[in-house]
Amino acid sequence: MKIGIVCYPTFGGSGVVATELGLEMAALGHQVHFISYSQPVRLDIFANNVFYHEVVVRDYPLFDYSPYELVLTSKLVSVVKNEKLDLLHVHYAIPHASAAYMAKKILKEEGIDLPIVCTLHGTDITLLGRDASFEPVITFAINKSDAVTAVSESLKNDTYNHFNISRHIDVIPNFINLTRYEGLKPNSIKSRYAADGQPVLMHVSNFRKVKRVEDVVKIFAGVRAKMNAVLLLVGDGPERYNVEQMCRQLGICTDIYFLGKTKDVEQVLMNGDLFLLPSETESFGLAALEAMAAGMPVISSNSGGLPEVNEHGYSGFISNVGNTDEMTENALKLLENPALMAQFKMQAYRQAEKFSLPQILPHYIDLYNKLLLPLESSAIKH
Ligand code: GMT
Repeated sequence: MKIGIVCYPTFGGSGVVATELGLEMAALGHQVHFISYSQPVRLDIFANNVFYHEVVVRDYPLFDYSPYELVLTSKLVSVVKNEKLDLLHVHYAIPHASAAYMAKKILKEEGIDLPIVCTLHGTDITLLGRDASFEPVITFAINKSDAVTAVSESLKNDTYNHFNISRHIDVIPNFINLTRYEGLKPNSIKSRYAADGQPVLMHVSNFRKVKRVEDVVKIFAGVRAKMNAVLLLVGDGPERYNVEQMCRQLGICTDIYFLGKTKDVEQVLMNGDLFLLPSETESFGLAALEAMAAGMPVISSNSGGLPEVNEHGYSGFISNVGNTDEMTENALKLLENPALMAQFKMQAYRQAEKFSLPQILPHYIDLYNKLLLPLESSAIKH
């Protein structure tokens, strides 16, 4: 197969999932073309069968706003034609699925039939979807894609509830490449920030409001009142300043470390004991899955797709959004009981195995094959 993958290049989970999916398909011998406005952070452009096409948007003095979607559409048309792609897999409904639809129509005029798979990752549905100005485009882009997948049952239900969707949506959960964690052990990161035996709590996010990083600090403050522990905050984003202020006000700055963004998240995670993800909502919560793959139990909210990922009482505990008292109690339950903590660490890894690449990848391959089969016998396939 020759597959085009359109994704956001940033540290967010959607870019990670899109990149890992493409790299695995390439490793299986398929030709994979990544199309994005900047090189995705996890992308190894020197891997066999991997190609990268950058969407370059120039500023024109005439326009107040750069026409990104049009430039993307033109790029898609050009890459599909020149590289003879069989299908496009776009991650996020807007603007990727809407640009892909327009590219599909342009290509159709030239006798080229291009199936489009759209994967919904969450923010397009749960946040942007509630903005009425985007709603008609999102609804259209979803209804017109040839196949649509959502990363959790919860996101699928949200999509049907918020939009007028007249088509089937497949749930294909996010996955984790466990080989990236093989052989990794705690390293100097742990000894740099924590004394011997001192528990390390961790949170990884893009510090958007939806992540409720202030709740992370509240939970840690509750734990810190009972025991000597440190909190490592990984990532960066708009809420960082507020969070720093809060640490100062609570007088616990010396035990909280802001590590910033890292490309080596697996190695950093190996140094943690307990992961905190009290988000307002998560369509899936890839950060929680990555933490479990590193053998960390997760204290999370029960919002969106999180209960599908973090099994209450097995891989960690879930609570209502904002119930930081209960989250603190659950954290202490594990931190104060080494035997229970050891059991939960093992169970967290077992839970991650349920989402391992070999479990999930075949679902995408089946979907691609289903879309390509009818075209194989058709004259319009190029
Ligand atoms: O959560 C973010 O801010 C980033 C966003 C993204 O675009 O990557 O994450 C969304 O997609 C991830 C991958 O499918 C999911 O694991 C996250 O739960 C989802 N974020 C939200 O729903 C808020």
